[in-house]
Amino acid sequence: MVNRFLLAIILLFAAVATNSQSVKNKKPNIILIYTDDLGYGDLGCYGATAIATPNMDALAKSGTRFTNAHTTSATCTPSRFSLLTGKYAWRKQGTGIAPGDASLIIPVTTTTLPGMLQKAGYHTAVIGKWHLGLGDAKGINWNEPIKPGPKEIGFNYSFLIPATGDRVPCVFVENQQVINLDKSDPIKVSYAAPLDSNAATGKKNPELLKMHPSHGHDMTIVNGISRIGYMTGGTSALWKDEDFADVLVQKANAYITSQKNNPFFLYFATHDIHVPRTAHARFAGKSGMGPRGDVLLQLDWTVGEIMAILKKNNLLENTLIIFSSDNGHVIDDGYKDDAVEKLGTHKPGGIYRGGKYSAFEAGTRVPFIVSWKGKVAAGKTNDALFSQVDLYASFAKLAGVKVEAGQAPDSKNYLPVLLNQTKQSREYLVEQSLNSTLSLIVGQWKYIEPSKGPKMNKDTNTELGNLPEPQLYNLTDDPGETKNVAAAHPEKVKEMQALLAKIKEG
Ligand code: NG6
Ligand code: CA
Repeated sequence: MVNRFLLAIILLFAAVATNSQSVKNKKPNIILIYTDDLGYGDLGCYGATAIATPNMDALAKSGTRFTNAHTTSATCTPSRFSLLTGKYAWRKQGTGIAPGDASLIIPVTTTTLPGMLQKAGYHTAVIGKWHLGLGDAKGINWNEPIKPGPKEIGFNYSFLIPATGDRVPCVFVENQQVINLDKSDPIKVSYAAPLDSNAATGKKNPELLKMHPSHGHDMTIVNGISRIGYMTGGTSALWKDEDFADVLVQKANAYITSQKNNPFFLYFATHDIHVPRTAHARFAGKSGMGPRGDVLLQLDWTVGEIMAILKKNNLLENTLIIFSSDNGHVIDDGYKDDAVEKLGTHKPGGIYRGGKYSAFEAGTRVPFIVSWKGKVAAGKTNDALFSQVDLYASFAKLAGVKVEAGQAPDSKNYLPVLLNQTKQSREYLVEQSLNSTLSLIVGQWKYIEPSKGPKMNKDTNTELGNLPEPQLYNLTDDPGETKNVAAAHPEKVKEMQALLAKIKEG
């Protein structure tokens, strides 16, 4: 009897010890919710009043909201390149907005952010928009295993919208395979010329469209929407844009649930709120702001679902959640979807000038929220200067991985800032516009280098911030970049030019 009692006690102690040991040793999961084209002012917690975003606001309340966080670029592909490599995209040719048939732009020899986390024992996944190219220089055969891709650069699992929703091929790729593909109806893709002169296009057959292009986007029609590029075949594999959010959330649910006992890194890259903006019927028409507002509601739902999945799996205490965007807002990005007409009083860039594509602040200053139950202070804001390029080295610190010399060359560890333990952060950062005009922020000062690029993106009606002469703004006095004070501060201009030149040298 006594023996049995003793044995029970010993077993109980052993169980408690093992359990606390495993909790202690378990590295935190990391989820990066990376939205598309979400502007600084699009969320309630960043000042929007014309639209309700309760789930994203709740996320901000559960953690810290950053007010001075930046993407490295005002467009998608270079921002994502920098995020995953820890290197400014402007250092490498061929990292501009990728066509839908681009080959993988990250060399497979790179130790990427997920590759670095794998070394620390993380299981890694990307679910959502990729837009970093796939396959090698020979071009992609969409009917065979597609490689190299995420797997070759550090992701154990991938479920992709290969480029963007507005580019062909309009199919999902899961772990190197187009899903639901019928081999007898192979996919062909061309960005150069139509593949079948009889096939309908948005240009020839506007009567077939449920959403009409405003500029570009007038080639192959899929799901009543004309796209950039031509494709034939793959009929059984074609996606339905209205299901994007549901499909991605389902995949995230399956992934998180399957990995809940391992440390995992999930790069969850939403399609929302990029064009074409085609919300599910649950959200369509609900915002009063047209499709752009509707997909914002859908994005809010998505964030609520991700949080519910984490809660259900009891993972909130052990998961660092980061929410941000790849570049700033755009209103008309190529479809006549009433975004301009129904914008009303909403200011998607907040107080900032410009937008997606621009050297002005609204191009790269984005919402950035960090939440980690019990670890990151709740309901706070942090105005530290923060660049997404620093996520690499900061995650490395969190995971206990050493970043080798030459790896992630522009990334610095600012984990204490990310966790809101300090506001002491980077002294400067570099931003890149569509035309690769570089800007430098140092404290309150912003310098935009002279550029021969156009002043306006006429299609999207965005001020690009290009001028042939140097521009200098005092972001504290003039966050809207309305007064170029370069002439009044020649020394400051010189100092910033010299620093930018040094950074460019690497
Ligand atoms: C532009 C597209 C725009 C969008 C953008 C990429 C045209 C006329 N415009 O070239 O619609 O797809 O590329 O957006 O084709 S991003 O967020 O992925 O960078
Ligand atoms: Ca984008």
